[in-house]
Amino acid sequence: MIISGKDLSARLKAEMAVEVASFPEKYGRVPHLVVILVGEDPGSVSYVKGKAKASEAVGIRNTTIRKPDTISEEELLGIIDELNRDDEVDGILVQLPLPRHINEDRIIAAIRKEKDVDGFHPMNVASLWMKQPCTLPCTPKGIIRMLCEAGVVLEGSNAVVVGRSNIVGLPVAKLLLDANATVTVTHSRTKNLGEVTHRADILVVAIGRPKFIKEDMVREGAVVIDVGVNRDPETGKLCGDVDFEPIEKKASIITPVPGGVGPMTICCLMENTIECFLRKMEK
Ligand code: L34
Repeated sequence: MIISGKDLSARLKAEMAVEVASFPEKYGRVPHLVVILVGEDPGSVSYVKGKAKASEAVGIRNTTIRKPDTISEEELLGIIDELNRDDEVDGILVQLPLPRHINEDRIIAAIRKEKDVDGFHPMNVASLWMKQPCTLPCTPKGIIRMLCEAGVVLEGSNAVVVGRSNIVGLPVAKLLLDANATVTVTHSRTKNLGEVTHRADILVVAIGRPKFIKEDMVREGAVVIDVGVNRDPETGKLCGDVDFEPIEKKASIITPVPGGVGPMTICCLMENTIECFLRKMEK
């Protein structure tokens, strides 16, 4: 079975649109998300467009600020400072990666944690690991949502995460652990990776290498979540970190690329923006 993140996110966005439509009367305005895009990376440009399009579908106000990759760190911090103080801005997202001369950690920490719709701020990360209420990072949140919607039982399962990034690997491992899965986090230095992934009931792959996971690394009946969005070097088409065609036949459930985790990331960003807005309005 293929889980369509595209269909699921369309349904969730339609539900959010109904909720957001009631906000002007209740709160005097709709939520406002500001996305900052530095440079021209084609992937980033496409994802940021997707965020604007989803905002429109949900009824969220979206401002996308585009800056050249020559922008200085100070100037970017200045923009964030202004947005932090703007009462009509509920969410601030700086699309990653940033050019090398800009310190990403410093930028992320500069966003007010109440407006951190990515859940990347150190205080949100700390809250996640301490099981305190927090804004959850969008991709891990979307992955758990897809698993739940597909009826996958997480409790007691063997979950294997491939990749240990701050954005996906580590937080999704924590969320799986909180759902009582037994979690193994693997990475580029893991020995006998194929043997470890073969033990997975649930395999989450986020390493950013096209078709890295081959058929012999996956057990019959496994649930496979493919977080990668890569260009296939042979065909030039989008492809995941998982060699889809052979593994689709073997897995019980698999997510496609495109149309899998990516749309769910954007959908959860919409949800996080609404949550940040409501937390402010209901204070
Ligand atoms: N700050 N930086 C920040 N927040 C994020 O949440 C992200 N991420 C990741 C990269 N940098 C970020 C995203 O937005 C990855 N990501 C993302 C979002 C959406 C999609 C892929 C990655 C997506 O919609 N992918 C489509 C294909 C898009 C295309 O055609 O290029 C899909 O169907 O998978």
